Parts: sequence; C-alpha cells; structure tokens
Amino acid sequence: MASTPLGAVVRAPGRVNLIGEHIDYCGLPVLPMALGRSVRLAFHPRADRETRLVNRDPRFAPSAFAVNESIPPAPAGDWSNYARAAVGAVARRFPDLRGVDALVESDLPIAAGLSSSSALVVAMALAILHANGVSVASLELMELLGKGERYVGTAGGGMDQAIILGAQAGCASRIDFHPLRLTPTAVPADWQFIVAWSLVHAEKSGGARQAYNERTRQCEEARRLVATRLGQPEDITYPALLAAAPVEQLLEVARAGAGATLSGVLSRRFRHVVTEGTRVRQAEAAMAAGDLVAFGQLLDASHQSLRDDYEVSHPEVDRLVELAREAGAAGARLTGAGFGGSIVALCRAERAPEVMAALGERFYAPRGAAGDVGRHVFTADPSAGAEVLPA
Ligand code: NG1
Repeated sequence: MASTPLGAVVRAPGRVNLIGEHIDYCGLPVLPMALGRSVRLAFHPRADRETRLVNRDPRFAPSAFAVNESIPPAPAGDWSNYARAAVGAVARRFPDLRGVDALVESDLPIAAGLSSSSALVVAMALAILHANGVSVASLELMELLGKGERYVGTAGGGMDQAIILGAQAGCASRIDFHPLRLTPTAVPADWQFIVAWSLVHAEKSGGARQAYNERTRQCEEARRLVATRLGQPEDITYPALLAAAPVEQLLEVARAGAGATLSGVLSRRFRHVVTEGTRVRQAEAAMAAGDLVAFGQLLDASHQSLRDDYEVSHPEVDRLVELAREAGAAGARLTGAGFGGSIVALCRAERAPEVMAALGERFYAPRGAAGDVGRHVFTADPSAGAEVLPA
C-alpha cells in the first residue's frame, strides 16, 4: 500500500454490556463499557471509489467493492458485510467519497457477544471519513451507524455503535435513546469485571439472527397489548409506559386476563424488558455508590430473567455463570445477545486471579480448552472509545 499523508490506523474497541440486555431496541437505557481488546484497521486513501479489504485472519477472505449508496451485499455471513454496511451508511450521508485500501486485525473473540462486528463497522466508517477529510459529530455518527448496521439483517438497537464511539476510559456509560445520550459513571478501582467465552459461537448471520429479530417483534407486540389494556396510546414507547405506571401494575396488566391478552411467552418477554429496565437504574446507582454486593445481585437477577423469561441463554453459558459465582464472583450473567456467547462476572480486584483460575480448571480444562484459557477469559478494563491514530 502506497503511503499518503492521510493514511492512519483506527482502533475500535469491543464492548461488554454490564446490564440492560435486549432492551436497547425497546428504547430503554443500557450500561455497557468498552474493552481493551479491539479491531485495528490500517488504511490508505485511494484516488478512486474502490475499497479493498484484507484481513490478517486467514479465515476471512479479501473483499472489494465500490463506495456508493447501495453496495451489493456479499453472501450472508461474509465478514465484509459489516464494512459494506458502514461504507454504505456513510456514503448515503456524504456523496462522492473515495475509497481506501485497508488491512484489518482484531484480538476480539468473534461471535462471542462482545461486538466484534460493530467494532468493524465503526472502524471502517472512521477510516472512510478520515480518508476523505470529513468530520461528523459523534452522536450523529452513532445514530447513522446504529441504523446502518441493520444492512446485515439484524434489527439491532444502537447500543454497540454508541459505546464503541463514545466510551470514556475508566467508566461505564448509561446510554439513553431518543434522543441518544451517554452518561459515564466511574467503575470503582477495586472492582474487576471478567469476561469469559462459553466456547459456543452465537452466529448472528445464522439462526441466532432469526431468534434475535423474533424477540424484537415480541417486545413490540407485548408493548401494544399492554398499552391497550392500560388505555394508553397504542404507539406509547417503553420509557413512557414505565413512566406512566409502576412496574408491578404493568406486570399485573401483562398477565393473562380478559380483553386483549398476552400469551404466556409475550408476558414473560414483557416482564424481562420492564424488570431489566429497572435493574439498569439500580445498577448505575450501585456503581456510583461502590456497592459491589448490590451490583452483583442485579447481575444474577438479570441472568435469571434472560434465561427463564427471555430464553436467550444456553446451558454452557448457564454453567459458566454458576462456576463464576461458586469461585467467588459477586454476580455473573450472560452478556450480549446470547444463544451462546460470553458471560460477564464481577468480583473484588484481588479475587480476579482466583475466579479466572477456577474457570480454567472447572470449565475449560474438562472441555479440552485449557491451553487457550488466556484467550477465552480476560479481565475487562473500561477503555476509551474508537480513535484514529497516526500510522
Ligand atoms: P451483540 O451482543 O453484539 O450481538 C446485539 C445488538 C445490540 C443489543 C444486544 C442485546 C447489534 C449490532 N447489536 O449485540 O444492539 O440489542 O444484542 O442486548 O445488533
């Protein structure tokens, strides 16, 4: 790749969602933080509209496409679709952009619920913008890319692109939607979050995507039915619904009864959404107060809700959660979309080595993965959002 003055490297971190799972697409606040692990994309601007991508990981074949408003997708599951999503979204907003030659590498586990895909979306968008000397306000870019990633077929809620762009080092951020805004809270210095992968890939291009999109539809239907039963407008949002009535009343209304009734499945989905929304506020307050025990209990309650009411966990994820608690974590839960993926556990910093060692012995070793424990389990240190660095 020929060197040009505008060549640079983008670092876009993965994220771990601490609490507030499967509620961003309901417009309810969530509490993620960025990870130290990231996608790095080195690029040079081209004189024409072509974009050529090479991935250091040989599992991902090189890809090329022209920068324009409607880029044809590669076959479902192709990694370049995330880059195509980003470039298409940016090109619709800013016409006549030139392309880049880019080399991508990542130390983020893939399909593990840690947003490696959104990190690539953000990295690619920042590269194209930088190469063209275009600057966009951060909130606008978060919105643009949140919608833009839907190109791959997932009806995502916008949490990932927002935290990847807007994270602050040392902090988790509450993300509110409509309008989008980020509110950081410092993670106490003696808290340690640990991420552990279940060894089960949650491929969002496969069955997990259908299951994910099904959940988004169920939440919509449940919301409409509860609104009708409460005599509220049919298009009331979840935040407005939560402001209009106490959670207990909403849950009561959601239980089967006369009138427009919710099926058992819909009322459980609804219960997850409104109780998880409540837990986010409580968790943010517990973090601000340094109350590790309370935060841990909220993680546990969130996991139970995701497993039983939302049905997005997996037996291997449940096992990891259980082992983390047995090893001394204050709490643990599935993080990310689920159907496999990773857990996040919280403990006092000095206990982290012991918790991680126990997961190695009791989860990874019996599954023949002891040699790779360092890749599968790691401490999650709250990091800064994406940045463009000189090459
Ligand atoms: P992951 O964990 O990256 O598949 C997905 C959505 C989020 C959010 C979570 C569940 C995308 C890009 N991300 O994340 O918006 O809904 O699931 O909380 O679709």
